Amino acid sequence: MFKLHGSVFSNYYNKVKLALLEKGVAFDEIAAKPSQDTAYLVQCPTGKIPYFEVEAGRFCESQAALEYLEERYPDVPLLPADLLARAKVRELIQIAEQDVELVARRALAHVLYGAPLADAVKDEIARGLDRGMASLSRVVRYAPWAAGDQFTMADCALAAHIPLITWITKAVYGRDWFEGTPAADYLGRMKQRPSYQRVRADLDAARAAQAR
Ligand SMILES: N[C@@H](CCC(=O)N[C@@H](CS)C(=O)NCC(=O)O)C(=O)O
Repeated sequence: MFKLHGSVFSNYYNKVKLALLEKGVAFDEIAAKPSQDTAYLVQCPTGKIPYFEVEAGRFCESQAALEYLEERYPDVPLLPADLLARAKVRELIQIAEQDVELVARRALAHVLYGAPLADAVKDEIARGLDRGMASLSRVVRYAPWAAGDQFTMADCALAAHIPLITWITKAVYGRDWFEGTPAADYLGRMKQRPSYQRVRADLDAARAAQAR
């Protein structure tokens, strides 16, 4: 059984959970927190979440998990058959994560815990987001899915990352960097899918439990 370690609050965890649900792969969810303690680093070399446990061993990095699932469970493909189209899906994911999500993430500690965010850094993040979003706009299709007519692993990534990026940018800058893009309609389509409904319901339940 595939074991997903981490937290429903993590967008990278939800990216993998979406792929598992879309593929219909049975999995266990096991709560874990990021940690640089030696005991945790033995489980997950980066000390982050999520990490994964399969019969043969453990590994981390959400994209490695999506590639593992694609090879291990090919019956419901999350990559197109065409080789270039497969490369384009991976390109889209990498741009979304490296050039947008990771840039917005620089302000996450500020949003979550009020960590200091100097004006110069805030401006630098805004410039990075403008550039990353421009790059993303050149590859994302939203027609109807992120990479075009086929639902792919890029949708598992984008649907997990967009809400976080929206939340961070609204909190820090008072505006959503996805405003004016087709992302809202796209998330509306994602909301029709049982996989996304489950991920959002689990997140809402965890938020409610936390508020109690
Ligand atoms: N590249 C990693 C990113 C994972 C990641 O950034 N996880 C966050 C939670 S969403 C984390 O554990 N942060 C704690 C830290 O950076 O120490 C992946 O794709 O799995």
